[in-house]
Amino acid sequence: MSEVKIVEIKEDISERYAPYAEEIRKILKEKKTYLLNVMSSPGSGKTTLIIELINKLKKDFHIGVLETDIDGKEDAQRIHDGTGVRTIQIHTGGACHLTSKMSLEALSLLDDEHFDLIVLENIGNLVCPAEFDVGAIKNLILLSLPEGDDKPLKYPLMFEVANIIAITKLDTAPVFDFSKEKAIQNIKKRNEHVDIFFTSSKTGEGVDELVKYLTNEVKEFIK
Ligand SMILES: Nc1nc2c(ncn2[C@@H]2O[C@H](COP(=O)(O)OP(=O)(O)OP(=O)(O)O)[C@@H](O)[C@H]2O)c(=O)[nH]1
Ligand SMILES: [Mg+2]
Ligand SMILES: [Zn+2]
Repeated sequence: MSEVKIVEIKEDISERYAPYAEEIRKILKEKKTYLLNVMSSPGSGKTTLIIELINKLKKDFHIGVLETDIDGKEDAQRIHDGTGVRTIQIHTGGACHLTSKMSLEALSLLDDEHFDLIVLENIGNLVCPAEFDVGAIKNLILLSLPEGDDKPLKYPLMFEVANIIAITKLDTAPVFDFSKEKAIQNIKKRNEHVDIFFTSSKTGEGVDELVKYLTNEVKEFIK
């Protein structure tokens, strides 16, 4: 009997939007605005960490936030109320990712003011947002302890496009079988050069280290 054949037929949809990403980075460079794209699974702690980070970064930088969701304005409201910084809620019309065309349009909504740092919270999704270059200067990817240390093996692209990784919800370690060493090993299989931080937004552990790192990043970019 003949073997079952597996054929991959893929449309490279990211190609369609690739030109906008470079255009965005060119504009950001000219304007001296650092765009940080935050991506991860739903519920892994993006909004909570963004609030913690902004509250520590806002004394040094003028910050704006683009919050993207399919619907609702819960996260934008939380960020606005929790930090006081200007926050715009973007709805993607059902799309589970943001394209660079969409991020170019979203960024234009903050055009009337100069920002040192714009934080973009991408749609909670560990798969397709990774396929779309939104023109960010760096991608911050979260992996929360409850998700498991194997995720970099199963969702490779997200960890490949990461520049910075925050392993979040460190305070939940006693109730989950998450090995920090395995997580690091699995991440390094995908991406040797990424900078890894361990954080808990509940206890504040590790957040200052990430704040320090981002402070240096943004200062260097806008000088
Ligand atoms: N124990 C613990 N819980 C956390 C931590 N960070 C976030 N959470 C909780 O995790 C849940 C989801 O957090 P969010 O910050 O809303 O997660 P998110 O990634 O923004 O979620 P989406 O925007 O829906 O993708 C909330 O109940 C938070 O209180 C943490 O460090 N420790
Ligand atoms: Mg959120
Ligand atoms: Zn999608």
